[in-house]
Amino acid sequence: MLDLTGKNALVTGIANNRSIAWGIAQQLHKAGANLGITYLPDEKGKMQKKVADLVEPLSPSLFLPCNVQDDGQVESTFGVIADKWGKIDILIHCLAFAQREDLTGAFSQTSRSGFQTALEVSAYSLAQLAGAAKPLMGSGGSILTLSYLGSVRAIPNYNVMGVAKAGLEASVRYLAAELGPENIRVNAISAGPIRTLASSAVGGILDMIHHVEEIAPLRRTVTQLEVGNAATFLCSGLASGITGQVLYVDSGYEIMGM
Ligand code: 0WE
Repeated sequence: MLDLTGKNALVTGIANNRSIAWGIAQQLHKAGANLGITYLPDEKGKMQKKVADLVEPLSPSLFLPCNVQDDGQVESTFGVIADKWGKIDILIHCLAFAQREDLTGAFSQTSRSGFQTALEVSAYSLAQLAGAAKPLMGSGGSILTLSYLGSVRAIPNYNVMGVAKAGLEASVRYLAAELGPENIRVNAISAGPIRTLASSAVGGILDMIHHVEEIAPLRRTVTQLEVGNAATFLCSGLASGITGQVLYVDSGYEIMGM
């Protein structure tokens, strides 16, 4: 049941070899899935080259630019999927962005445009991609996104991203309710803090990691590959009865009170 051969899986959000999306892509590949990879294009094509070199060993059958702030790029991504694959079985959403100045200091100082950007890229994009994938998931499918504890707790400096993740988790429930009748499941993994490109850009991430190492039941942080294993499970037939859920992959940190 944890055999994804014959399944087409689109993975978004790989930036480098520390990306959680990279851990997920590796485990989906190991389970036999046929991969499509999207990357965030930049002017110089640096990201395209970097991600292409990284994913080459997974021999993706699709490799496409996709900036979710551009409806045209999302349209052409799913146009190519329709042409080349005909159907999509698995959609992995690992996208988030907030302006740097909104991830520090007073939440009440968040600008209207900063709030909009964070919610657009980090939350709206799930509904956007799910809507585009829906007509190509005729035989059912699985959609997975990544969240963080800052959606339900006030984590210092996470600020507008916490609001975006709360919106993302609510979106998981509304999408699960909408798409369930088509046998499309929608879930989130709430991962513990991991050193990635995004988290390393945040001051104090190492202190947060050390805190988890002291408090979490497993006394350690989780790895990208552990998140990848849970993601592969949720996207497989083994999780056929699970939808609308947020699964904590965080060494148990979330259960602790003291
Ligand atoms: O969701 C995230 C990261 C989100 C993120 C990070 C950045 C840094 C660079 C979104 N946008 C940006 N924009 C940038 O310019 N995490 C769960 C990792 C993370 O980010 C934090 C954390 C943790 C943990 C921010 C503040 C406090 C804790």
